[in-house]
Amino acid sequence: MRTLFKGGTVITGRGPKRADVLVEGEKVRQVGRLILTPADRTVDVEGCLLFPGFIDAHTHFDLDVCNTTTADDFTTGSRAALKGGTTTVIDFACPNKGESLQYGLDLWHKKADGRTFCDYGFHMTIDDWNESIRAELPEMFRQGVSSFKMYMTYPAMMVGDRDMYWALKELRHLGGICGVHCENAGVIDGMIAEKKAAGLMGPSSHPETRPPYLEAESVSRLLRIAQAADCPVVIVHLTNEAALREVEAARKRGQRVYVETCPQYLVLEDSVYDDPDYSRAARYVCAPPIRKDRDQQALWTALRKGEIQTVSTDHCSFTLEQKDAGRGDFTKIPGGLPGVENRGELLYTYGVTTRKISLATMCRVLSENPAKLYGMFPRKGVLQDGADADIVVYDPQADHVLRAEDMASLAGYSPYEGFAIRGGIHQVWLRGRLAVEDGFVLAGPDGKYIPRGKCSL
Ligand code: DUC
Ligand code: ZN
Repeated sequence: MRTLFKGGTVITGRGPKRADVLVEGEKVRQVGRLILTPADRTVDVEGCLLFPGFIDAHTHFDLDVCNTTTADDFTTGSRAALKGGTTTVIDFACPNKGESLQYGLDLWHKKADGRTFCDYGFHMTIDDWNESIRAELPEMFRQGVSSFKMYMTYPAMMVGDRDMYWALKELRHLGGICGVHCENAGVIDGMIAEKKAAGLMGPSSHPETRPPYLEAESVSRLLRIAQAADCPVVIVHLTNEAALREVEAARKRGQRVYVETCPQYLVLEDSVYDDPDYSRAARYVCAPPIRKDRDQQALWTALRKGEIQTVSTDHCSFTLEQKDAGRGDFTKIPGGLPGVENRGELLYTYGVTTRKISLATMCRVLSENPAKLYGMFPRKGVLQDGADADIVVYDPQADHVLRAEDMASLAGYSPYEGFAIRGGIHQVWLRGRLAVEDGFVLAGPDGKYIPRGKCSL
């Protein structure tokens, strides 16, 4: 089956170009001006932008946290992802301390295989460090897991500085890459105890106990540990200017540091926590928290300058009923925001049309860079001969407003309620098949597991 996309503008990491795209079966066969090869069907994409399918390298589907399970599992989460132009997600397999990595990976395959609407891969969480975990790492690579995650907060998952150092040394030796959640667990605990003692247990205490400078401290400490281990690292969900300055300093020392941020840190402000209505404020509780306008602007500037390489969502959805668990104690609010279906449209609207970033940057941070960073390039992340035919057809004329009732996520609310969107996602093609049209997911689940190789960014 040959499909010809005619008359559109193809977006690459280097910029836009007028080109037709010929797809054969699941693959892109040709990208060029006025392709004349006969096709079984022609799709008129005149006036539309064609992006390589977006990659969301930070999702949490079907995750148990805070004595509850995320509202979205792989079926509903990946359906939402696909609707928003995300054709590949990388979710975090998360064995508990004491369980093997293989157990965690098998469990995540059970959660995802046969139930996922978009293609998918897994990062592996390292929340324990001992000889048997070390010995399992080569097998993870053999099974297509080339990226890992460590936490500097959350007692159930965090590893200390020594173990972080040893794990990074081993990953360097194996050619792996590790994302790290950077927050200072100890001082945060101290600040939470002070809020408790003062009886200040509402959601507005959440950002006050996780200030940006403590995230920056943790970034700085991680980067010194990475320096000692001589290992590249990814700072996941970086939120603020002070943390960016730590990254800048490490890069000046010659370290390889990659940075991810998320849409919530680019378009929301910390005043969301000031709402006296508990459920309106609690819905924004996530870690690290939403920051101030000045941090937002620093993140946009860093994206424009190429200092931030990827934008993923950290989609970790809970319903408002689940968020209710923290009434009277903000530390019990399950942390995380939905948003897997909104990333492309938010970046286009609040980044591209406001000229904060170019179309090329949007393509790099949503598609090309995550594909390279996480070992999927050039199968994913680019529209060129031989790549998977994952295509987002973006119609710049299809303006609309984001509404919770239109979301596919089961969170039941949207952090972006009422946000005006410029243009919109008209179609999403997954490996040569029309998967989404004008907001309707047409078929599935038929997402494939994508075994990944080493970083090429
Ligand atoms: N932060 C959240 O808010 N939720 C999921 C995990 C994380 O790091
Ligand atoms: Zn996360």
